[in-house]
Amino acid sequence: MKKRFIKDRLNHQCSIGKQGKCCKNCLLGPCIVLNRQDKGACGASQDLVVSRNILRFTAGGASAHCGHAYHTLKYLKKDYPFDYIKKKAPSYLYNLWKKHGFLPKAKLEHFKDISEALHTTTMGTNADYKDVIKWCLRLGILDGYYGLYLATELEDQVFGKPEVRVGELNLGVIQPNKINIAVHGHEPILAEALIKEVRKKENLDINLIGVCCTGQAVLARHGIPMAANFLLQENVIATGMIEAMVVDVQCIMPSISDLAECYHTKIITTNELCKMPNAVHMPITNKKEAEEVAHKIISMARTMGRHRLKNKRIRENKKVAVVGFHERNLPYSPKEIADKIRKAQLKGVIAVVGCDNIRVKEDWVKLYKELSKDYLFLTTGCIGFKLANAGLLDGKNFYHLGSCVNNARIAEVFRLIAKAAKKQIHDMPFLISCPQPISEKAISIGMFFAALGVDVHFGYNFLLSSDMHIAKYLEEALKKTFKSKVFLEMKPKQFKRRLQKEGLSTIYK
Ligand code: MSK
Repeated sequence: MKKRFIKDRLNHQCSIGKQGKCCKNCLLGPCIVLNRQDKGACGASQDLVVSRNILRFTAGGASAHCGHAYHTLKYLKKDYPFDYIKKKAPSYLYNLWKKHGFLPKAKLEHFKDISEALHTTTMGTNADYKDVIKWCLRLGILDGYYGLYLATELEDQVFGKPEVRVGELNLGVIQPNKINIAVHGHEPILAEALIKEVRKKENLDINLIGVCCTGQAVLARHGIPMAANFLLQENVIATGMIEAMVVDVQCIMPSISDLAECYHTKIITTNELCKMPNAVHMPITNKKEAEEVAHKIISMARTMGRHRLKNKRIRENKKVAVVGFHERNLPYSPKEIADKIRKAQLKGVIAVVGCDNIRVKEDWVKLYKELSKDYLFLTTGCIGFKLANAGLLDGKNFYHLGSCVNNARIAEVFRLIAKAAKKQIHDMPFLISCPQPISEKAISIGMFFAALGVDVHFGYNFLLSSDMHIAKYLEEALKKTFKSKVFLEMKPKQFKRRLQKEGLSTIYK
């Protein structure tokens, strides 16, 4: 029954929208621009329609990451740091971005830039697709610093830096003889308060588990076992052993509130932005509220535990993975990595990031495993969970750097290695590989790395197919300004062939 339910949902994909060739920015449409010569009712070209769709996607992603940092600042009662991008970015890049008009105009203007990006894509505003593409890069930079960097830095300051440890993961971490509480989403504020509660000796009957990026964050910082990535969140509830699923923001499937109705599970929403039918809404805005809500959740979960059906069992085994790396605790220093690259002992660094998209059937994990003989691998997000499940996160060739916002750690690793090599980032053999994107956030993260001068691979069409004129334009524009490339390669074999033939530093430059 559940399988059919999911299959039916997957059948609802629009093949035209998938390529970005549908404009629904006004009510003269929606208009389809299947061919290059097609125009929308207002005269918008295919290039304009596709570029506007990409920008709206990027704006969605940037708003999520910048919102994450903003919520954390508000929670901590802190102000935005002054001149943040200037402080964090390499100076040559800061000057380049400034020269080409990619920086927010003033303090706090980054949210205005996201809003202006939406404005520029409304019907009858910007008709220059080249300028629309420029906006994508601008929002990528905002996402990188006012989202990824700031959220990571604040959380590290308050909740501590991760530590290298062996973590447990998979549905097997759910304990049949305990009250199971899952924390799910991206902003681990309440999850941190729950950890403190759960570690009190009167709460030894509680088993706290993580899902999605909140799960990655608490796994890396505290060793809280991780039950599932985005793709498996429904399976967590379907075990029938979850008393409460506590969600914050982003990547929380609306389906879970329906699914929870079939079990005894209580869904608890904890952020003003995220409400769900049939859920208990307990928003938190400060530390005191977080502590009180954490306390209430535990007693609510215990009550729900009385309704759990008897004799439930978990069939899946636990997996283990080495987690908890960050930019300063990799086994090799930036200088050692730079030297290995210079001496050709290492062909480069590949960061595998992003989601785990069920529509992608190709076996990227197998390819990464093969390539790890020659390349050092970093990973974050849901795809990191997939690599862990395949047994690759042994702390030798693959290094797990946390959640989606922790892509800031990858940017830092790249910056530090390039600095140690006395080169600019675009001179180094670095690659971002996002084989299975789902969320808009994967696209804005990609735009950020492209603006840093790192090549970005997507393994799934993101409103763009490689034969389109706009894809070629994006390629050229990036090459000219940032010496980087965003490219699509859906076939692992083809990807490997290109990599082996020419290597990272030359093929994609
Ligand atoms: S949770 S953005 S499905 S990685 Fe960060 Fe996973 Fe992608 Fe959400």
